[in-house]
Amino acid sequence: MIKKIFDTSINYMQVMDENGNVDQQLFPKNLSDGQIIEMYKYMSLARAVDAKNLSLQRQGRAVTYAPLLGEEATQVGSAYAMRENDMFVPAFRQHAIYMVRGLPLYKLFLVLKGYEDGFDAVDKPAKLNVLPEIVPVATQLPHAAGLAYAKKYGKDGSAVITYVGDGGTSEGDFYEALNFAGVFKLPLIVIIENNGWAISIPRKKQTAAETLAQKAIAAGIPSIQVDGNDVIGVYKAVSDAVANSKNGPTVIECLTYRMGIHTTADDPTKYRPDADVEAWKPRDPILRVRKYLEAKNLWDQSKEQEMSDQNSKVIDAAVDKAEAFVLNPKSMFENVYSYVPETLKEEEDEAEASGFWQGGSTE
Ligand SMILES: Cc1ncc(C[n+]2csc(CCOP(=O)(O)OP(=O)(O)O)c2C)c(N)n1
Ligand SMILES: [Mg+2]
Repeated sequence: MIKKIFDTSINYMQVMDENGNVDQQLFPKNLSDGQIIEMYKYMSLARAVDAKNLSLQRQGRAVTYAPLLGEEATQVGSAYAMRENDMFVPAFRQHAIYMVRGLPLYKLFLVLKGYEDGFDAVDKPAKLNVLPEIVPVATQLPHAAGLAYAKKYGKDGSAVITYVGDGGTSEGDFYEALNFAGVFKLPLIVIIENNGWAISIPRKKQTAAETLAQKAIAAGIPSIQVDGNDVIGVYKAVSDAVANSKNGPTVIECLTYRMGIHTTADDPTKYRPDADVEAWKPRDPILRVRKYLEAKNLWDQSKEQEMSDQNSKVIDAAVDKAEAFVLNPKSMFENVYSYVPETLKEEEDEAEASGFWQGGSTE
């Protein structure tokens, strides 16, 4: 005898299409015009900050950088759905979320220069509830699951929202975190920022699975695939997951596209045809919101110009402030261990004796 004992499927959701038309049934009722304009502004600011940091890196004024170009809706839509006491646990590309969480822009530029001082208490709103970006792929996920366990234990009703790339979902850490979150029904939301590439490996060569969302099924976790270039769709998927987080985890695959380089150490022209990138241009996450706002007479060219001028001004001021920052090189020895081990102390003493950080240079 053979009988089907388990069956499932994955839903795909889009609320706003490429032309700015919305699905009225799915459109979140609590979202005002003002909030949509705010999300539009955050996405535009994120794109401008991204371009600026890339240019700084090319001039030797910033370190290796993973641009977010094209992924603005996935980041801003999800960040916008977080509540103040929810915890944000990034991978290494989610810079826009810090902006929505309220990290001052000059602090973000410090972080992007590799200075942990970007996260110190100065000028920082009391409770950002953010973790630093982390480069080892997928290692943030067990951390996030552990934090979600603590949240559940603390019973304050808040959740942990964490991010992983499409490539990261092939890592053991991804499955281990999901398994743990499923068993303990943790308030964990895993956002798969599927940008189509893991450096030079295209999505289709990473896994034979039809969707990445279905990877949650084995862990007993509900999941959905959403148009990651639709800021409203992402906002809705994450809001729904946040509202349900007291019952357990959710996995959300956001289908977006990496429009630029993997990092400043990468040259995608070596492995990716330009036509692939061109095909994604009409699906731009910012353009469709502009079309929506213009159709409702909420936006026009003069408002666009005003916003763009304002963005340039605040970005330039933030870069000036970040570049005027005098680094305390001793900070590299701080916050590594709860106590200072003998070997680290020796290194610190040696560094101090050799005077290698004289001059307070920030480079
Ligand atoms: C454990 C580990 N293996 C390999 C790398 C090198 N590496 C850095 S980013 C990356 C690809 C990540 O792709 P994806 O998860 O899709 O994230 P994306 O870069 O597209 O945002 C790899 C292999 C690393 N940083 N950590
Ligand atoms: Mg990727």
